[in-house]
Amino acid sequence: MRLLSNPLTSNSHTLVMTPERLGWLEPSDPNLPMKQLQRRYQEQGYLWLKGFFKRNIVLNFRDHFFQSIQSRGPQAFFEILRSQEYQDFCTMPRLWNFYQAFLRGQPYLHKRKLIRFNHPGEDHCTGGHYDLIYLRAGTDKLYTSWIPLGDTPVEMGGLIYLEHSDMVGRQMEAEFRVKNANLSEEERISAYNQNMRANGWVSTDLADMAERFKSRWLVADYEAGDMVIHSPYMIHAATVNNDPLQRTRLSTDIRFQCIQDEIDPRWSKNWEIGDYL
Ligand SMILES: O=C(O)CCC(=O)C(=O)O
Repeated sequence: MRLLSNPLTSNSHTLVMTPERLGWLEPSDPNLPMKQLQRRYQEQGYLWLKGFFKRNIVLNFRDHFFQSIQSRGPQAFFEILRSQEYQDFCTMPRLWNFYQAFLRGQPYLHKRKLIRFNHPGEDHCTGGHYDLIYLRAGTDKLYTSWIPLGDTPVEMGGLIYLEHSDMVGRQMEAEFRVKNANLSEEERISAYNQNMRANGWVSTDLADMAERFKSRWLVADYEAGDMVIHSPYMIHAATVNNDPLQRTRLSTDIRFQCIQDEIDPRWSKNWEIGDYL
């Protein structure tokens, strides 16, 4: 546990740094028995698996990303998203076998996979949300893997979670289901319908959210090799990158489920700008 020297900000809002509103994510040892990991996931709404991957595998992918962008420019970004290297990274046996055991069934990886980067000094970042808002046309037995592609101490703006918010997300979604009931099917599943807020986010004011739900934002010093899994109802967000070493925050977020559960067909295509999901 360490003290943070500067306030954390997110989309121009400053987080409240008291122990009632800010805490640390609980790490889990990936070598714990699977039953124990499943139980922790149920209790917390997330699992932060420390050192899940070999560090050099993640760092090599980070190098490959930046070398490609440096040599071929922004178009390389979309090429990487569609590349075999990225697909292999997201389906490597370590990850696939873990999900097979965790789900107790055959895993399915959604084709729509995201790579995100945040440069130091940018003022915008991911607002508070839960994932099911964007994936309403399939099962809610969904598991997001957020993988930092490089060391990501708190100052670099990694993913943060609203403690015990799986229940809050479930309640919100139940309310949205009632409000959305009279909409057309297409609108009902949309994160952007008339009942939703901008971008499908719950809010960009994270300080206000922590106060409203009487909860704490949980932050973490992620290292290359870590992976967090979160439930589709767990509320999460990011803070801006204020890295004193001026590193870019790079991460990928990908989603798994059991192959026999209902699949949201909108996620069966590669991510594209403006795909409205
Ligand atoms: O990396 C981010 O900023 C957001 C990631 C996210 O929302 C997710 O993993 O579901």
